[in-house]
Amino acid sequence: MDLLWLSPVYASPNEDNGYDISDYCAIHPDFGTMDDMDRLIAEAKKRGMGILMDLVINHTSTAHPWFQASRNPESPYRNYYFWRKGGKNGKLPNNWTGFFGGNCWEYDERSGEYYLHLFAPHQPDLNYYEPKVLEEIKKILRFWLDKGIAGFRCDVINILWKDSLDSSPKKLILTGSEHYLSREGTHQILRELREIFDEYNAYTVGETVFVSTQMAWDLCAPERRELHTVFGFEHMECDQTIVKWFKKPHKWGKFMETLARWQKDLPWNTIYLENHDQPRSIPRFGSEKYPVESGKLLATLLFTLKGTPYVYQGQEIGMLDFDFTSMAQVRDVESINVHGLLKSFHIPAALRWKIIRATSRDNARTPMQWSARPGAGFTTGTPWLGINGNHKRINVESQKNDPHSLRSWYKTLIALRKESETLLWGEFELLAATDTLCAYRRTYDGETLTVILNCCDAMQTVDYTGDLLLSSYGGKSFSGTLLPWEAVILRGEENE
Ligand code: TEU
Repeated sequence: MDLLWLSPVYASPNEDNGYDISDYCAIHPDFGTMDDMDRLIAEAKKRGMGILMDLVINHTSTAHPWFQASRNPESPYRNYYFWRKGGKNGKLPNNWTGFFGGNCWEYDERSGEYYLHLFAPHQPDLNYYEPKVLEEIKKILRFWLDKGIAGFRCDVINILWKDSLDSSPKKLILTGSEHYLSREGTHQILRELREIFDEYNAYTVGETVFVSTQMAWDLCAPERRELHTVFGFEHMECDQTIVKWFKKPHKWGKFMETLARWQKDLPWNTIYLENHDQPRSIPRFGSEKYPVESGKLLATLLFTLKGTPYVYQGQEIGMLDFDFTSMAQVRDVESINVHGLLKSFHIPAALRWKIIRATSRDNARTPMQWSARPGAGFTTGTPWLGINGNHKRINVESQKNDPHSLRSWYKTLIALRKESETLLWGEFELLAATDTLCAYRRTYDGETLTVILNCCDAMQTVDYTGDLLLSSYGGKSFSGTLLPWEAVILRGEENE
């Protein structure tokens, strides 16, 4: 079944693009009405597709009625969140640092206490020590599952349970995280929620931060009855040093080896190269000189690995990072926070911008480019985030009827992926992972598919054999030579 994953569309003050929910059972007017949502679910179903909703239950918005009520120390909602007294002289309840940089406590005048927020100050963490919280969440799950959605992408789901709120030895990032990363309490919550998911035969994919393959397996091994799959981050961290803001050059060897390790260690999982939190994949892993060719190679990688592939909006037409020139154009709360932190460390303005430019989540959040028209066919109004000037060149309309376009290549691969049992079930074996050439084999029921990726701007000759099934350049036979960023799939008998 094909799934359409919607980033949060619930009522929200949009401090963090909807990941700060003020009503889990209402649609944000920017996106339409509940009737529109019902129609979307129904129309998707007619087309054999399911809707995957974003489940954001580590935190709510401060505008959520639970939080507003909890500000009163006498309220029955008080315990829905982590309220703590500070120490003398403005000392915070603990020394933890948050995902968006800085400490993770906010003082509330009305309460006279601080509340915990691992993300932005407008995103207070829910307290699962209060059993009523999980009961509320269960009601929300049923509300959406009763509407017929297919499942949930579960936001930062492996940090729900906090073992304690004790201070920790200081770390470069996320001081305190040993108290909440993939704790047993989270596993227990997931097992409880799984009972509901199973009742509806619903699918789940957890967004799981800082997980090894073993931790991922502990979250999605079928017999543990927790999640079905997870989004790991390891392959996305190959081009970073300690924190994502300090990038180092992307190296295909390390990247492919990391992907291969996940392929080997887990019988099934997700495959993704882009999402709303990551910069675009072509400038990151491909070539600016060969954007379409390298985009086709990345698509080939995505659809020939084992697992469930995810395509992020615009990836299929090769949308690139934003073309903003200053912070004034950036809306992402994380980028704005981090920029402020860099400033407080006296990092010069040009370097600050370079850092934001390379990593900001807004890179992949610019509006979808439907056409070359003003507003990119996305809007005639003013969108919340600037439209990339390259929409005149890169858009759906211009690629739709072009058999050689990146979009057409995605369609070819999706069709192949659906009909090929070898791509679906085949064993994975890594053959080569250098910084310029990667190759691997998928084997199933006597058939072998060899995928060869020429990850550089130069031509290369290889000695893999087999009949040419597909070439990203559209060739009909394979001589052993690959053009710049060419991807080929060869078919052969097993042990050939
Ligand atoms: O992201 C969680 C997360 O840890 C990161 O991927 C995040 O984007 C951040 O860059 C860490 O440095 C999820 C959502 O995908 C993200 O959009 C939300 O902002 C976040 O949770 C909070 O709900």
